[in-house]
Amino acid sequence: MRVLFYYRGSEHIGLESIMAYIQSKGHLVELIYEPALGDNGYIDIPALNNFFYNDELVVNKAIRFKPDLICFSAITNLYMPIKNLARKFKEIMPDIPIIVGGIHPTSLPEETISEDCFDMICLGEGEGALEDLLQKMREKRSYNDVKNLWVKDSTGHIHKNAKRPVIRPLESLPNPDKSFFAKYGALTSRIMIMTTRGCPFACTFCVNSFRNAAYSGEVYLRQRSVNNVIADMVDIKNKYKPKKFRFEDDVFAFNQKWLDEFKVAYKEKINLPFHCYVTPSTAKDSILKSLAEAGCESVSMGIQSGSEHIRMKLLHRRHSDELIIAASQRIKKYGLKLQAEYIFGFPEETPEEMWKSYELNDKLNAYNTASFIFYPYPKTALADYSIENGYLSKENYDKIKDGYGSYHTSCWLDLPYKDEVYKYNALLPVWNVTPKFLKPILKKILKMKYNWIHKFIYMATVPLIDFDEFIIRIKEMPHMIMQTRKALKNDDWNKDYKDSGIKELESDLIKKNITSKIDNIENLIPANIIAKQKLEKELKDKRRKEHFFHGKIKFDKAN
Ligand code: B12
Ligand code: SF4
Repeated sequence: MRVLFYYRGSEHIGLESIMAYIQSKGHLVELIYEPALGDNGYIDIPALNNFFYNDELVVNKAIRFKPDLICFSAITNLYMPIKNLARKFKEIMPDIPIIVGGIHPTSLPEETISEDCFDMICLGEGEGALEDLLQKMREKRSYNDVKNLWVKDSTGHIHKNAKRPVIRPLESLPNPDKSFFAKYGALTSRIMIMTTRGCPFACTFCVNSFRNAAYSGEVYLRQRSVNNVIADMVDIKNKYKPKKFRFEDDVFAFNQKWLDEFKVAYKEKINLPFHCYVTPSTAKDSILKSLAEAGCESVSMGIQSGSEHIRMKLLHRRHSDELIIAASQRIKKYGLKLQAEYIFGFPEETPEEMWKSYELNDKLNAYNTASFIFYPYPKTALADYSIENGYLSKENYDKIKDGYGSYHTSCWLDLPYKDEVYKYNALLPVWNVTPKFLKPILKKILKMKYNWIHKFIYMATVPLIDFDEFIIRIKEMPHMIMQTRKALKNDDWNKDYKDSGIKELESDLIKKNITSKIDNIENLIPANIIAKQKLEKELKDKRRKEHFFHGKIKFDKAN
């Protein structure tokens, strides 16, 4: 089958994985990518998107490819442009089924499938679902029952199929295929890679708060083996000659044993500087030491709020001030640059608490800071809390569900201190690098009524959020623009492609790995042992549930 993907704004590791997987099943894949220069969350000037290329180039390429299936991936902030393009494709190619996957349809399946332009949505991981769908399409069989998919049939009825278990082990998948994004110039000299799926934590503002809950019967968090990761990186290093790597894992270094093995192999076979994410609780001495030995040069660490009360009770992040300060000192001790991340504009947060973020940051010696405005991503525990406690109106939530705004630009909650949110968010990156003797001036600006000065400082200091990344992007942008134009005009897919139609619907690697063998063994084990095992499993599940999802927020305002 001929499968066309569309993405915008950055390379997409999930799509790279899906594209590699379905190619291994004999399908022909093509990608249309746009850099989204005009609507990337920081700026909103859509005309810029059409400056170097336009919708016509995109649509024409799609028509020329003659797809059997069109695939979109959507995070919430990209949903609007993706929906608009899907509508255009539907108008021009009404008979070609369109599927959308990613965290947005996974969070809001009812809303997404109700759009006429989408025939199917994928909830959760897409590799196995897409394989089954394409196999059924190639055999001209009904695909209404594919697990992980919601499928709209010709009568308009929606088949809401059950979810499949998570893919385990991750090594059963081929390495993500970066070549499609590479030909559009979307890879920078700091190439992204992931070794895990999922996160060991469940902060209430994060999608992991509902994803962990949705998969509470199994462990969502998985990590690729060191050998598998290193082989992938060697291949990337040879093909794309990166100067650095960026581990995009939610939390990269949480497993000491894995890290000990990794640091030796990485040093020997890759030996390039890298960046990764840690948390105040995982940034232990031994972990940081191993990271430094492997070649890590910088880490991002989410602080999120300077108020311990907000952190612990509202965000479910069990980090005391002492723990955070000690972690930052250790990071420095091992010679790693710290990027500290903060969010302003939580429900219940007062200006005094926002100021606490500045005070805490002063104790961290951060190389740079990134600050964001709280964006209530659909279905997260804190979005639910905001609705239940009157902070998020139905009208604004509807806008969020359509992907309006971003966590760089807009505060969607009805807060008494909205202007403070914008001010504190705007000035933190510059506050972090301002010498002590100049800070009183900045503090005065902070106390001023919100005005153009704050907006100007924010715009002018955006590069400070991640200066190294900013420089890389600016330097590499002309190349990316040229490459995008070229790739949109070039039809370099295999013109001799013929679908070999391999018949193996029930056979693939993923399924072999997830099939449970317990059923056969159970008959041989005495009933009392089975009962004991069942009890232990229930207890384990309960403990896991408590660890991965801390339940509803109980915030005591008085404390
Ligand atoms: C790596 C990453 C990035 C990287 C790379 C982007 C990428 N998506 O690969 C960078 C740094 C560029 C990035 C940027 C942004 N990101 Co980001 N990012 C992540 C992160 C940490 C991992 C994503 C990932 O690769 N996961 C692993 C893969 C395997 O999972 P997946 O992407 O979900 O894909 C699977 C399924 O969803 C499904 N699927 C996905 N698409 C499709 C399509 C079809 C057709 C099918 C069938 C299935 C399918 O199958 C995939 C494989 O199994 C997630 C957090 C997380 N843990 O998910 C945040 C996350 C996706 N990012 C987020 C955001 C907000 C952004 C930004 C908007 C932030 C900003 N700077 O303004 C930008 C947007 C840039 C862009 N155009 O994509 C949010 C999205 C929240 C939401 N509800 O929409 C997340 C969830 C972080 C969070 N905790 O809130 N991000
Ligand atoms: S540590 Fe918290 S915020 Fe970061 S990815 Fe995990 S759950 Fe989300």
